[in-house]
Amino acid sequence: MLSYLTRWMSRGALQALKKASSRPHLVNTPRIGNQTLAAAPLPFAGGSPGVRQARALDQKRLLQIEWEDGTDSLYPFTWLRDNCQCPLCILQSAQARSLLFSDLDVHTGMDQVQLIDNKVSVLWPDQHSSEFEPEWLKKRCFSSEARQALQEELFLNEREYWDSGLNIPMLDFEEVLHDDKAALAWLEALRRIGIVYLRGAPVEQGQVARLSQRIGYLRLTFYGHTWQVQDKPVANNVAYTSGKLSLHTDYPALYHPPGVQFLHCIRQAEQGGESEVVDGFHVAEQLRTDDPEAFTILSSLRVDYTDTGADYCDFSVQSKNHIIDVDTEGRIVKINFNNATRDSVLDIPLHQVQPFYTSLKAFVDLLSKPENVFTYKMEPGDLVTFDNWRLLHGRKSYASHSVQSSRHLEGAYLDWDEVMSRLRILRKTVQRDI
Ligand code: OGA
Ligand code: NM2
Ligand code: ZN
Ligand code: ZN
Repeated sequence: MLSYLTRWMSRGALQALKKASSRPHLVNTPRIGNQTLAAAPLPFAGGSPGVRQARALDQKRLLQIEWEDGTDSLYPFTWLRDNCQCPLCILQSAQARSLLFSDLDVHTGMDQVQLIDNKVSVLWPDQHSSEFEPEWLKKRCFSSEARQALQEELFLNEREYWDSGLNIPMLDFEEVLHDDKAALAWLEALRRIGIVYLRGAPVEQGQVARLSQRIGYLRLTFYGHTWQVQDKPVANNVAYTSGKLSLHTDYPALYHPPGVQFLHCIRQAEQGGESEVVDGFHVAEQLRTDDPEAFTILSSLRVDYTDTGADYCDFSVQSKNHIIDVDTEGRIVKINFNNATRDSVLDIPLHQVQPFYTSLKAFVDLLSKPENVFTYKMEPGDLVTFDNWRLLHGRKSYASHSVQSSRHLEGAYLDWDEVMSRLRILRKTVQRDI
């Protein structure tokens, strides 16, 4: 059965993927709130930046580098001494600092600075000497533009928001497993858009584990290394029934919910079982604009979550999470919402209870607006990968027969640290191979 989705997705997929993997340009990117930050161009594009002059500003304990393009950068003496790259200060085989903090003079002066072969050579008062490569220094310039550019390169925090009109990025499962360029395109789109659809996986268990090995390892939880989403007789989770799952993130009952989720369709229901996804960051920004009071309540009140039962082993999990998690700068970093595991214990003062419900209602109403929801139906061999910190997902109820003949998805979790690690390595390998 070739569903509307399959046809629709094939049309938009290539384009979406191109858009997703093209950097550093942002194409057609909605910039909402302060989530999507403009990419500051890197101060230099490849090659070795020339140093015109290096001089110590002894009063301020700063080293000033004047670059050949006329710009300059400032580096504190203490930071330079702390980051000496010599074999005494760095364990080369681990690329880690062996210099002890207790051996660092955090008020150090500088005896001498010289330019030798376009390298900055420093002699310290204890006669230790350091040499710094211009490229290394330029990358670490303390200007806000340079810091922003380097942070974006390291963490890829720019997101492309979407709604019901999403062109879902789509790739071939085996290609992602065997081709580094495809794997990089996958992870870059997963980070930037938040969801990537893979097709052509074998229709048998074990594929989410295979895919996780492409990254490193999967995240074990009380539901096991991987888990089977099926209508089970004595379900220990609402997901293991044939009922509707309203829009949720997985596992907010953990203080550190899984960053990434894989769902592989092994068998689909004939009736029902369609999937829904929403860009939670996009909708949270809509809430911030439309109903700032509700946004403040959901990003400041911590809600209790609970999950008890037995699966991989017995468990009694409790957490307190903001439904909308923001960082110290107010940027949205994580959505924590699963109505099924939200605890009846609600640890907030009496007078805040009704405002909390009113705010959550405003958020859920926005999430469920048809303009925000992208709907699809998985077919056997499809494997969806998505950002569980950003997206909310749900499924329609389905007609269930016997466990043997009915709908079956296999799922697994990963964390963003491991995914980003693989992404950075793939960038290096793919760049080298060009
Ligand atoms: C889940 C879930 C989606 C589906 O198991 O948490 O969201 O389509 N499942 O069954
Ligand atoms: N499952 C699918 O938060 C949750 O309970 C999400 C987790 C059972 C592993 C469901
Ligand atoms: Zn040193
Ligand atoms: Zn789920």
